Amino acid sequence: MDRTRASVVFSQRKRQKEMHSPNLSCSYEIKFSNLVIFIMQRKMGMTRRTFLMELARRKGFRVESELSDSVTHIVAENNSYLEVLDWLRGQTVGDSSRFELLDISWFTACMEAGRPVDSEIKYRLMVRDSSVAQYADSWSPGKPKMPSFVASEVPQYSCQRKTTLNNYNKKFTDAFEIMAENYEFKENEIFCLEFLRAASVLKFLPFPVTRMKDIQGLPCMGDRVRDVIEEIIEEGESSKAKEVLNDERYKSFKQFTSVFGVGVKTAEKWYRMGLQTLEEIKADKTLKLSKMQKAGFLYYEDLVSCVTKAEADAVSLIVKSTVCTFLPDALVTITGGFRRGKKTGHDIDFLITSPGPREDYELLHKVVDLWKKQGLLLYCDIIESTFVKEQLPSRNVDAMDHFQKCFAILKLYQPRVDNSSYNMSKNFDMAEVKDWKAIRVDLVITPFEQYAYALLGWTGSRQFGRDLRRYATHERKMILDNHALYDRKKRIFLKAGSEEEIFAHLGLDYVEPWERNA
Ligand code: DCT
Ligand code: MG
Repeated sequence: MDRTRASVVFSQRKRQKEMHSPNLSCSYEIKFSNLVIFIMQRKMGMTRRTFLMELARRKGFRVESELSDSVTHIVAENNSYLEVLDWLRGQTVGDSSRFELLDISWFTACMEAGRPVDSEIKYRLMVRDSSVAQYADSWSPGKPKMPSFVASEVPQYSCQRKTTLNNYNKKFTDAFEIMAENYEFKENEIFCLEFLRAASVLKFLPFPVTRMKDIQGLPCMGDRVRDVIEEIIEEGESSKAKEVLNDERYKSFKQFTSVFGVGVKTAEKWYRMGLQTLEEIKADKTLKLSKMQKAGFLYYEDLVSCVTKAEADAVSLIVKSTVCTFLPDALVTITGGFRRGKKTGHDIDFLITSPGPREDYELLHKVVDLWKKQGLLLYCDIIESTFVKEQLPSRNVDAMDHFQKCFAILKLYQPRVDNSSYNMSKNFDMAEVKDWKAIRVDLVITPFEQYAYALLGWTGSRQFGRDLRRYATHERKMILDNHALYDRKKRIFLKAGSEEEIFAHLGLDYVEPWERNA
């Protein structure tokens, strides 16, 4: 055995010994306590991972073997950004957007420098722009690997993209949504959609935008949008969005439309009458409020506070058990934001169908009657179906569908917090404690053969649904709505028993519900 080979064998043995020595990792001094590294084992293997973890600990880095809330930097080798996100989704960690996702080349640079190096863009796992694409084309061993897509290839319709709730660009998208809402209040649909589409593109980006170059080549980045982005990059906030938030008209419209039953039209009417606050509306006895608006004011506080996932699950049990009392084989599905994985919502949306040959138009009436008897129904408005057989889908992407539906407010009793000392208080009066919360619930009844289309439409997001319908019209010469898909060239309705089949009819890759948060 020559000397070189002998030393290789020796160092391998030494390494194996180190790896199997359980106490080693505890004995190093932590020099850099402001970052906590986690190294992904996927595609790396346990042996290499253990070696790298020991190496970093020896150099004074804090390295965790489990992914926990204390981790700040995740290092991956041979995994694209999307693969890392996919893996993260299966882990029980909260908001994964707080992690820095880094290529192994960052880790190697830290080990070489003997200290943490900046997690600059070349080390970050993210979408690459065209200049990075060229870099990757000339990739050679030793250079950091780049994940595999290009900014200019980001598709223009949100239904062609997978958008999770992991939003790296909240400070931009929040400003866009304020701008869009203000244009909606001004009934300027074009500008409103411009900001909503831009928000949707930035929600899809797997990295935070830090310079104008990051948005180069992306779709939906018009001048108005770019101005807002540029100012946020430079100043940390958008003066235009701030101006909107301070605008008297916007503030009044925002308050008015926060009431259940009040849309932009009513808000406009009240504002023109010189009314500006909800207090003024409530005090004005000459105003004629609809039944829906009266309920909106009555339960205002409960309705403006978000519905939680736990509340949605509790209401789901009530809806399922009541519906199944009358129709045992009914299929009751929670849709809307909760189906997309959101943790809160402004209401809870349900789709109800059954495999039977025809619909039971009485079902919804029976359900609400029972809730009325049980004292659970605070408000309800049943809209009867207006669907006409064989009617062509609506071309208006924001049109209401024709299903029989019910907009309701349910009384959800809440578990009492047992506070013994409070209960023992002499002045404690049970009657004064409100032990329920008013919750907005939408129930939609669909014929079984339209269920997949209804599910796709009611799952949203609104932007995702809009783009699906625009895509069908402009790219496929088809018309899509919540009832059906019509092929204009073949002049036939395309049947679908699942959402997957609808995506296939449209020639789109399937997008899971939690990836529709466009
Ligand atoms: N929808 C629809 N037709 C309607 C109303 C809604 O197709 N007449 C779709 C669009 C999104 C989805 O149904 C659910 O609507 P919302 O409850 O308004 O949206 P959400 O995504 O559930 O948002 P939130 O969490 O605020 O309830
Ligand atoms: Mg909803």
